[in-house]
Amino acid sequence: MKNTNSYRLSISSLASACAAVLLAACGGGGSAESTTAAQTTVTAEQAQIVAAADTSASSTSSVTVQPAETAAVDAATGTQPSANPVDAGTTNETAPSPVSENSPATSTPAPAPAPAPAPTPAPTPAPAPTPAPAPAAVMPYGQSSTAYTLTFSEEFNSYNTSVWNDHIWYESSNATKNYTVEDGKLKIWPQRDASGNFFNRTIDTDGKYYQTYGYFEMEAKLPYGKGTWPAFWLFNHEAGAHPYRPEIDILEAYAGGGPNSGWSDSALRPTAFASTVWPNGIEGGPHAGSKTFQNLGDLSAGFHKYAVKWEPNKITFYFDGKEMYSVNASMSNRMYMILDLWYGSASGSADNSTPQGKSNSFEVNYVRAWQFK
Ligand SMILES: [Ca+2]
Repeated sequence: MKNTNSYRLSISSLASACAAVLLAACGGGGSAESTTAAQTTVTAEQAQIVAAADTSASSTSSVTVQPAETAAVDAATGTQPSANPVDAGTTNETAPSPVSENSPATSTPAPAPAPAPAPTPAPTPAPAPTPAPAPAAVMPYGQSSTAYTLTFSEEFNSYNTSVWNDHIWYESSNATKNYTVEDGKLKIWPQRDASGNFFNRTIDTDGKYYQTYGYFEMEAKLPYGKGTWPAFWLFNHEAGAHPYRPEIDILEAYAGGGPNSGWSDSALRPTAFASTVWPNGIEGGPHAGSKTFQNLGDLSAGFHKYAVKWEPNKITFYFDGKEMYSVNASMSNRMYMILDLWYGSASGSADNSTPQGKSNSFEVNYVRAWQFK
């Protein structure tokens, strides 16, 4: 983030969280909803399908678990994001009933056998149905289906405080709650607090989830208006490293810039975003590369996928699966993920023209991460 904040605090140590624990935590909301026997059984059946499908790949336990959890959520809610190809892949509408009708768990004597039905002529065999495709593992949009292992999946079916903080470490959490999770999305919106000021809201995995290298993807819709500065970035501020705080800015948008700035249209709708690589951090600068992508249409009008592939010596940015820009840089520190709505910089200051409220949210449908196989 191209801000000029002076970092006031440091954290002496941050617990590292293992992927397995996080996956269990992430899936908790969905699993808890699977309360009926039928739903539980279907989920188990789908889990077996997923497990069987995954045995051909050198998958880890986390890969096997994740699609099953996704299926559990879908089974419980009966809904799935329309723009989510993964969910579609894990839904099997033709799955056979798993109920075993011949094995009631009771001690009741077996009833007398029913008379054998009269034989009926064998019907002409119907053409063999096309086998249902194996449930697709959750993969980065537009990337090879065999190159990645899913390590983190936040679909925002609930707000999970074991995964997310609601403020960055050097700020306190503003008591005015300008974010929520609903309709399967995280929403952060511009709003004045009790003192009448717009304020930063940062949702991040600091202390709760870190990753080094891999692929990170967010699907989101941006807010508009003067001052708005939504972002999706990776960051490291390990204790003692200051000012060495590497960061990868996947998305930064400045809708308040206006048409002459190239950031937005005359209605201050965002039409551009920037990606930047800071191998030594902003204060440790300089950046290794930065690029602005313009004339993308109104990015507040619909959902798009913003992603980065972070390799040991190269960082590549993607927009809706299309490669946009790459930077040769070596960054080996683990990083946590940040989703935020701040104000200022090239977007100017939020004012009375800035639309407030939930209807002008930075809406995030999901955030996922993968590691290279
Ligand atoms: Ca979602």
